[in-house]
Amino acid sequence: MLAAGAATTALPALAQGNAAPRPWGATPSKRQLAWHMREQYAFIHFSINTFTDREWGYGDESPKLFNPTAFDADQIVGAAKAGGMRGIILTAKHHDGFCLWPTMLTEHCIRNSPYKNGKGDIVGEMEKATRRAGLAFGLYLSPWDRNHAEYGRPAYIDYYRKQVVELCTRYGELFEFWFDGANGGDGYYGGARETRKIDAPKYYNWPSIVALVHQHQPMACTFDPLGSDIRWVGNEDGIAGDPCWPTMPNHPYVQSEGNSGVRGAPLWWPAETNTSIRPGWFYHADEDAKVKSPERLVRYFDESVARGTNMHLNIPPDRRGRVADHDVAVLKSFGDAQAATFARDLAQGAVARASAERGKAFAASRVLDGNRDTYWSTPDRDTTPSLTLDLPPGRAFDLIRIREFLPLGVRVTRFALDLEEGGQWKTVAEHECIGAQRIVRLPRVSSARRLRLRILDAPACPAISEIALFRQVQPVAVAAPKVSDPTIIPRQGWSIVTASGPGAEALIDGDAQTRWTVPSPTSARPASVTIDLGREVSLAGFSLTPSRTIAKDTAPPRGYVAETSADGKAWTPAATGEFGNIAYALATQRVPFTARRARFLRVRFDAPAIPAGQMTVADIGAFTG
Ligand code: FUL
Ligand code: CA
Repeated sequence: MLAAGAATTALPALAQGNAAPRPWGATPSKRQLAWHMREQYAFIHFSINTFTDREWGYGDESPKLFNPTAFDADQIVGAAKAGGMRGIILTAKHHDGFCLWPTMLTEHCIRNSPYKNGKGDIVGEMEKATRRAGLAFGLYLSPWDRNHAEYGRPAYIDYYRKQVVELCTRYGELFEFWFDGANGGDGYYGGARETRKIDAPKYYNWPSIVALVHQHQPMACTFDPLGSDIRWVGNEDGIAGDPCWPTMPNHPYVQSEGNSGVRGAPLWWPAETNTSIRPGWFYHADEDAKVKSPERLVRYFDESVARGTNMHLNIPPDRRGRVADHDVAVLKSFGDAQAATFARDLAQGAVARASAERGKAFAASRVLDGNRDTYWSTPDRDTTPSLTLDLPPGRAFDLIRIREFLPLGVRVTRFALDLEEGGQWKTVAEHECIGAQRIVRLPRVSSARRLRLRILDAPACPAISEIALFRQVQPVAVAAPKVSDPTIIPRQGWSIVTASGPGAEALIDGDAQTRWTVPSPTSARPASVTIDLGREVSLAGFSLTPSRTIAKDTAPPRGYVAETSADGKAWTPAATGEFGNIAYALATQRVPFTARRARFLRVRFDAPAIPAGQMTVADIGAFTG
C-alpha cells in the first residue's frame, strides 16, 4: 500500500526513434499525480467547537450545542472559490467525536442537534454546494475520538472503519481523505474521563485503513501517516521547506524530514502545506482582528505552492454557519490578484533553444506548448544541459514558473536561472528541486530579453514540461476589522504579584511578541504566576496565548491548574485541564470556569506540551461570563 512502486502514468510513445527517458527514483501514482494538479484547496473546520469557542472539544459536549443560525454551504464554498481554492475538505468529525452527518453508528451526531430538527446533514449540504461550484470534495475524519467509550480498544477501530466506509460511499467522489496525527490524551470516553494513550501505527494499522479508503475511493489521496499518499509538511504555519522534495524514507514520519523531504528516498510521499486564515482552526470571535492579510496569503503561496507542495488553507465558518465578511474580502482580494497574475503566460511567443535535445519529441520548444504531458529532455548522458528562451520585446515579469514532468520522477537536484540584461548574464536564482513546480519570485520586475535555465546537478537527464513567466498583480489591501469582545477584562491596573521565573510582566502587556520563558516545569517543580487584576471583578475564565514564533527547545505548557482569590490569601479552584492543540496551533486558548467574584488569578503549569528544555507563554488574559 506504500506510495512507492505504484504505477506511473503512460509515458509518451517512441517518437523519431528516441525513446522517452526511463523514470528515475520514486514516481507518483495516478491519484498522486491528479492531486499534484489540484495545487490549492480549502479546509473547513466547523463543528461543536465553533459553538464552545474551543480548538479541541473534550467529547462531553451536548449535540444540542450544534445550532448554526444561518448555515449557507454556498456562501462558504463561494468564499473558498473567490480565494482561488479548487477543492473543499470538511471536518466530518473532529477530535470531540461529534459527527456532522446523520449516522446511525453513534448518537453523538447531528441527528440529535437542533439544526433542522435533527434532519440536517452538513456533509451532504457541503458536498452538493462544492459540486455546484465545480470544486472537488474531500473529508477529514479524526481518528482520535474523545467521545467514544471504546477509544483505545479494538471495538473503536471497528467503529472508525465503518465511519470511513459511510463517508466514502455516501458523498460521491472524494479527492482527499484526511486522517489526523493528533492522537490520544485525556477525554470524556463515554464518561470514563481519563487519559488514554495509544501506539498509533499499531492501533490503527494505517495501511489497512488506507486500503479501505482506496477500495471505495480509488482517486482519493489519504493524509498523512506512513502508508498514506500525502504527508504533513511538519508545521501548521503554512511553510514548506526549500527545497521540499516529494520523496521520503520508508519509515514512520519524522517531523524534521517532513518539512524538506529527503532527496532520492524511496517513497513518493509529497507534502501538503496547511495553515488557517486565522490563528485557530475553528472560528473564535476574539480572533476577528487576526485574520491573515491578502499580502500574507501571497507569502503563504510563495512558501507552499511555489515550492511544489499543495496549499491547504483553512477558512472557519462562524456560529451562523457562514464565513465572516472580512475573511471573504481577504479571500477575494487574494484570489483576484492571483488569477490576474497567472492569467497570461508572458513566455508565449518566445523561442526556446537548448544545449542538447533528445530528438524532436523532446525539443526545447516543449516547455512552451502549454501542455504538461510534453517535455524537453536530453540524451541520457546529458544531465547538466541548459535551455535559453529568447523573449519578444516588451515583456516585463517577476515570476518564473518551471515544472518537471512528474511521471518520470524528480530528476533535477539543483538548477540556476540567469537573465540577460544589457548584454550581461546575471544569475537571479539557484535552488534545489523543481518537482511539481517551482515558482521563483524576482526581487524586481525584469524586462530581460533572454532567460536561461541551467541544470547544475542531476542524476539523470531532465524532463522539463514547462517554463512560464508572469507578472505579479498586487492584491488590493483590505482594512482590518475593528472588534471589541465585551467579555474581555481590560488590563489597566494589572500587575504580577509573584511568578516562578523573572519576566512575567510580558504575560500581561497585551503584546503577543513578548514572552515569559522559564525552565520546563515538572509536577515536582511547577511554574506558576499570580496576577492581581487591580480590583474585584466577576471572573469567568482566563485565556492563554502561546508564542507565535517558534523558538528552539521551547514549548508551550501542556495544561493548567487555575485558581482565584478575592484577597490573595485564600484560594478557590477554578479549572484544571489540558490545552487543546497547543503545541502546533497558534490560537489563543480560552478556559472558561464558573463565574465568581475575584481579584487574583493564579495559574500553575506542570509540564511542557512536548519535550523541551524551556516553557514559554506570550500572554494571559481574563474574561467575564
Ligand atoms: C491538527 C488538529 O489537532 C487540529 O485541531 C486541526 O484539525 C489541524 C488541521 O490538525 O492536528
Ligand atoms: Ca510542455
